[in-house]
Amino acid sequence: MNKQRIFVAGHRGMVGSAIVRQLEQRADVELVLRNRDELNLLDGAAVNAFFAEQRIDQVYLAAAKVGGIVANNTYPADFIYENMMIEANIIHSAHTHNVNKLLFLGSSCIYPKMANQPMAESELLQGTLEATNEPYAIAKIAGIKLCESYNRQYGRDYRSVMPTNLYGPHDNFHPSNSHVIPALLRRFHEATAQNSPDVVVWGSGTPMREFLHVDDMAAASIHIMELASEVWQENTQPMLSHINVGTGVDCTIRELAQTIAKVTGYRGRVVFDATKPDGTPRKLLDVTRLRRLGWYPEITLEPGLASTYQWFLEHQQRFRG
Ligand code: GFB
Repeated sequence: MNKQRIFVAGHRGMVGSAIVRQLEQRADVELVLRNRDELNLLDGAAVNAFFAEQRIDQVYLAAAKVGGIVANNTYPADFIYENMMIEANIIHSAHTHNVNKLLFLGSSCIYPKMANQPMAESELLQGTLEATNEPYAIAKIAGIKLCESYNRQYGRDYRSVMPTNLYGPHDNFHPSNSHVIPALLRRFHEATAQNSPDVVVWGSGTPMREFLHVDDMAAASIHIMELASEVWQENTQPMLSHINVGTGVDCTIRELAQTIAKVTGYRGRVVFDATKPDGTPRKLLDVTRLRRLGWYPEITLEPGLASTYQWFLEHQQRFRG
């Protein structure tokens, strides 16, 4: 059997590792993986040499510098520089070495702060971005435009998926730099263990977010990558080649905190810290295009949070200190 050699960039991360878990099950796939010491994705010459040596058939571009609202606000230079370099190096080298299939993973923060809800793919570049993560969003928009440009100029088949807020195993559970779900799972867990009378949740509790389990995201990514070119092209346009990946359902941060309290067994008070940013008031994705292409999520929020909490409990020693 002629196996497809698939490079998953970022295979140690939350999304990359979920894609690897699914592709590993396939007899027709040979995975090509490199850790940070073996291949520095910020180094264009090294990335080019890697593609020159390896005969790669497909690339999943899941490598990125990511973080929550405060991390984005604190390290804007790292977020824009690292993401732009990783994308430019991989996409350009893939093209140079004749890789025709590539899937780029973006983020729902590419859409304007006040975009119409739910946000259709056509909302891209229709307004001002959310200030806290603008540098990251600009880098992710550049990734979409890189894919579109290589498609237009060279006839490549590079596709982009825009996930909503993701969570699941291998997330970053850092107390301040992480996203809301891992941050709160850990904080509520510690408050329960220490019998604290209250636990702090950032912002006003009113922002709304849509959450997708990373195993669903990995399944959606593979589904999109494997659609026949004619089917994909019928559903996209040359200048609008990205697709939203979400559940179509959102909740307030207050509701999320209540569900996390339930999952972690926390019975104390929840207090909101208004000195911390809320970010975008709402970012629900319009998933019409995804549904038309035959993909639906399988993991709903509460069971997804419960299994992620279980994973955290089994691995929490690595987050200490
Ligand atoms: O997950 P989060 O940082 O992502 O924050 P964003 C979501 C909401 O949860 C915000 C609130 O309104 C936060 O104020 N929140 C409450 C908390 N408690 C906490 C907490 O302890 N930690 C965190 N992190 N939030 C990110 C972008 O924005 O979305 C990234 O910064 C990325 O670029 C990601 O695109 C998907 O949805 O606000």
